Amino acid sequence: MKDRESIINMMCLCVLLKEKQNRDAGFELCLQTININLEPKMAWLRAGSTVAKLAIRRTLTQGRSYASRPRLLPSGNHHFHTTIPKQSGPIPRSVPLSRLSDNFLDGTSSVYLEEMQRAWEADPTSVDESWDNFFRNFVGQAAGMSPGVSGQTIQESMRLLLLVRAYQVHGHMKAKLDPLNLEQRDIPGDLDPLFYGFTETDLDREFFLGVWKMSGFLSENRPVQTLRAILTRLEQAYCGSIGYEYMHIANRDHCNWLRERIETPSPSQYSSQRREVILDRLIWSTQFENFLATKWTAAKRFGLEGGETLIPGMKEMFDRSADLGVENIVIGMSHRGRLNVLGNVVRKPLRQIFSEFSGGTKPVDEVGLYTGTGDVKYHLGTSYDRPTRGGKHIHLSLVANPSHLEAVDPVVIGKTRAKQYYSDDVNRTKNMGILIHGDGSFAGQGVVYETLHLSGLPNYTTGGTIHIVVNNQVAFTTDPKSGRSSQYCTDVAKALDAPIFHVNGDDVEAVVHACELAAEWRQTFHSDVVVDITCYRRFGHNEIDEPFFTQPKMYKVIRTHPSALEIYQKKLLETGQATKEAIDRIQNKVSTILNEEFMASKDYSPKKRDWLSAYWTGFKSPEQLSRIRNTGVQPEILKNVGKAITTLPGNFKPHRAVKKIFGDRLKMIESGEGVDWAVAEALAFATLLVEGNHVRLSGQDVERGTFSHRHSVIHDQETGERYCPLDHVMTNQHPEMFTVSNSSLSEFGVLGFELGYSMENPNSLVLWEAQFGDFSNGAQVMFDQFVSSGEAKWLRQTGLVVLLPHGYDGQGPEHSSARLERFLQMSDDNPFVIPEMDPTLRTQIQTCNWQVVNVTTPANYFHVLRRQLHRDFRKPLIVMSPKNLLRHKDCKSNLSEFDDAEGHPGYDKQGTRFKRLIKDQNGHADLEEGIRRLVLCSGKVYYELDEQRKSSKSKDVAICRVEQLCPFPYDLIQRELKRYPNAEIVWCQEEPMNMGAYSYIAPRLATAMKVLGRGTIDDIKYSGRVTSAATATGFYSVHGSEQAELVQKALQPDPIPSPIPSIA
Ligand SMILES: Cc1ncc(C[n+]2csc(CCOP(=O)(O)OP(=O)(O)O)c2C)c(N)n1
Ligand SMILES: [Mg+2]
Repeated sequence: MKDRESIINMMCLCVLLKEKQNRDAGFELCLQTININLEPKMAWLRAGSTVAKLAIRRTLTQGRSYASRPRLLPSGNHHFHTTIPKQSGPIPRSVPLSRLSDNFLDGTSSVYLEEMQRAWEADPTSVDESWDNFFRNFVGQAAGMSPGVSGQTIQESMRLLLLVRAYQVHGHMKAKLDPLNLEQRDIPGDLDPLFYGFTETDLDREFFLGVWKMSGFLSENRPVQTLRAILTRLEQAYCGSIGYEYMHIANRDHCNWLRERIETPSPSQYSSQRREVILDRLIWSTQFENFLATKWTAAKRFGLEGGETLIPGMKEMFDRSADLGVENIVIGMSHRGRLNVLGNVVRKPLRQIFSEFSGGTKPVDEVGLYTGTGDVKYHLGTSYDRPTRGGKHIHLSLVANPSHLEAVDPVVIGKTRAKQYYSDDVNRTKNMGILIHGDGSFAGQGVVYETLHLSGLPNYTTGGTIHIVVNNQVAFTTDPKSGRSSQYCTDVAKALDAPIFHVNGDDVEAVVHACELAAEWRQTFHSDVVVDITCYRRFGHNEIDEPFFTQPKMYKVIRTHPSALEIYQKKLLETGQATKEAIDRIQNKVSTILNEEFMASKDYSPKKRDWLSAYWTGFKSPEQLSRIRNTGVQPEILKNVGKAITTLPGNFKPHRAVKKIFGDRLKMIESGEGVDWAVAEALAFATLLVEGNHVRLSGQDVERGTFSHRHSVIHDQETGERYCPLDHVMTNQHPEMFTVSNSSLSEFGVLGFELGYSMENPNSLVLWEAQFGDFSNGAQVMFDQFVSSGEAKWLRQTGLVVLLPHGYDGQGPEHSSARLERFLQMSDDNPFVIPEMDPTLRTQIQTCNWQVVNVTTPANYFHVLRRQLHRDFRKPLIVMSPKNLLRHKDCKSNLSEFDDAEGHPGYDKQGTRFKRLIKDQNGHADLEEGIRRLVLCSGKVYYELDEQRKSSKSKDVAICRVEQLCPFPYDLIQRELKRYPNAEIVWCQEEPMNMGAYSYIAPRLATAMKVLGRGTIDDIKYSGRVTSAATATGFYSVHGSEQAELVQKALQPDPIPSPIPSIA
């Protein structure tokens, strides 16, 4: 007994300390109180007994509340200290074990209690509400009204509180979550009433449990209950088909909100009407899979069998969300059950799904309709309007996704955020993201964590995502014990204050209830919530996979396990809640419709392309020609916006250096000369804004700029206030119309977010900038699976801009290369075929998957950004952005290169626009026979080559900059080849030979040369670093000599040998 007492003592203290951290003031009061009586030998207060009352009265002093006169208490009595923040009570303190020897009636506590009681008796309002409740319910009732309570000791009361608390914290460990009943979990000892000293004989005694400002069981408004009743309800509430995890949430109101819904006086029941809807939905879900299985026996569909209750759960979640104001839901999910969700939740026409299954929807005969390369059926996205149970409509979009599990998560969230911006959903209650995960991938994929961590960031939050885990307790062939270290696959979500509802997937009503609760949580607290449906996978990973190879025991159980539908039907029949006829009626209806849809699928042909949502009307597919537009801007507009972005408010006190930068910027605008990179970028943003576009730039430290060059947000050095000049380009500009935001330190997640954001509306320039280009490979899946190939696979366009600082300036292997070669390798333009190059049309750029540029002048950067929106199609743009050119003395442009004034530099027959190639700047004529070498290069090495040419006074070398590497500017390259008919052709790059643009350029340049009779690939000379495993040397001096060597070689007087050795 004594041992147990001391364990309890320890436990009380631990919980107490934990509770302090949780700022749960009300409970702290209770727990501190608990600590009073933990000495086994102490006297017991029988609160309702005459003795106790006499004892209290004997020492009562005049009635003033404790809070107002703490000094009356003996100094040793810390136990009644409260943490109630709004009262004038002292600051909470934990109590050392050594002091936990106070007897409740030894003249300290009892004095206090008597004092309190007297005050209460004189005027119940003079004491704190909690004490009022205490005396009313406890002392008052015990005095005569409710004799059952009279036996309750304070210690019992406290222990009971601990027991309730244990259920709140650990009840989920005892919940019946596993439909297969295979999971072996140790039930925590603190869920056993014996642990607290309660025995059989206590079961029918009544106890009072109320605690100030708590909900559920611990609500002060709860009447007294027998221990048996309390235990029964605790078991029902916490250990049934739903296991609630929420006690990690710091916010007490949030916990109370949940307690109110979990610890209801009696278990909630669905009406017969609701039960019929649930049954109907479960029948649809189940029959859908069965139907596919019988019609396409050998097809992979990653069926939902074993987790069919997901569908009624999701539908309920959507209905409830719609009732609570949600109008748009963006859904992301992987393979498992995707077709079922498409057909039954999103309501993609079943005939279309069936037709796709038969492989018959590619509209080959339709002219001008781009089909792309397509994707497997369980990756395709779609969107539909769906009627809800409450008579509303909700728009659902399922985002297309690759096989890469969870990669779609941030894309969904970004798209949701964009929807919120465009619909002015400031409270974020109209547009919501839903992510459906697998148990293996939720625990294993890091992007889940990256996405979760965007949830509370001001420029990334969407007001809460609902996560549903289809937890079939296996990942392909891998058991959870090999797949994660945490107890639950959802533990990662505990890093946020997200509640997690684990639910037995065989109990459809529990699944529906958990989903409903999640929807209510999201609309109430605007934060993430997780529903973890513990189910099983009836077949193998896909339908043709053999699960018995690896999970024989599990599958032996599964083989004879009834489906969730069978279980539900049986329950409804047994309880008389449904008749066999009613069930058969639904079954027959569903099966008739499925068969009708199957028949209709045979002649199904899609009516319209479903790839252009409302905002994209009028945009062209890669097969529809669009014309080139100018990107120059009227000089007056440039001046006006230029002033707006370089002027700071009079009373603003920027950092001295920033003040100078802004002064210099203003001079650039006023003089029209020396415009640098940062100003060019700001001008591009500002002019796009005044044209009505939304501009959003995000990434690590983008506000100031990694290289301290952008300063798009400046900070008052005295007040710390922020000012963003681009927020003030127009009067009454929407605060988010220009958004620049430092992101969390994530590449995969944040790039995915921006990609999703960019897909919502074409009239937006969405940019993601890597800190250094190297780090973009942390987001490689996004580039490979989405940015480079999304349009071809899923017919979705994006004009996303990716800025990747790139350039060899001696900073070592990890800060030099953005891995240009990878982006070029992913480009889909044919290296051996010169496409239609009509200079007025966009043919080449429209058919290529993206553009990769390495721009060398501020004006050209300005135009390439503006070009993104001044066209009637969208393509991703990958920019190798500069580092040392940001401040390079020669890397400047005049404002006249930005405008569209006739006769100004850059203005040609078609106006001012982005230059895909910058010809030599020495005023060469159309034919220059005396030039012995044409050096083609890209990026900042141009300035070093030009410098070297100047210092070596080489007049017979021409240097051209290939500003747009992909798609390759065949027309302009050929123009230059013709201009220099006798020149040796050199490709110069800073990167090692196996990196950079060389392997992309060489075959294309050779193709261009071949047509003009200028030789073959052997005739392309190479000046650059030799092949290397690392991107760059770590030694600055080696860098310097390598750089000097490649520049000198490009300009050397002697011919350069071919890099391709001739075979003797
Ligand atoms: C990033 C990634 N790695 C590996 C795979 C291969 N893969 C496909 S499904 C799967 C198992 C997924 O398990 P889980 O998340 O539990 O989903 P389930 O299939 O069980 O529904 C794996 C490993 C993948 N698709 N994506
Ligand atoms: Mg799984």
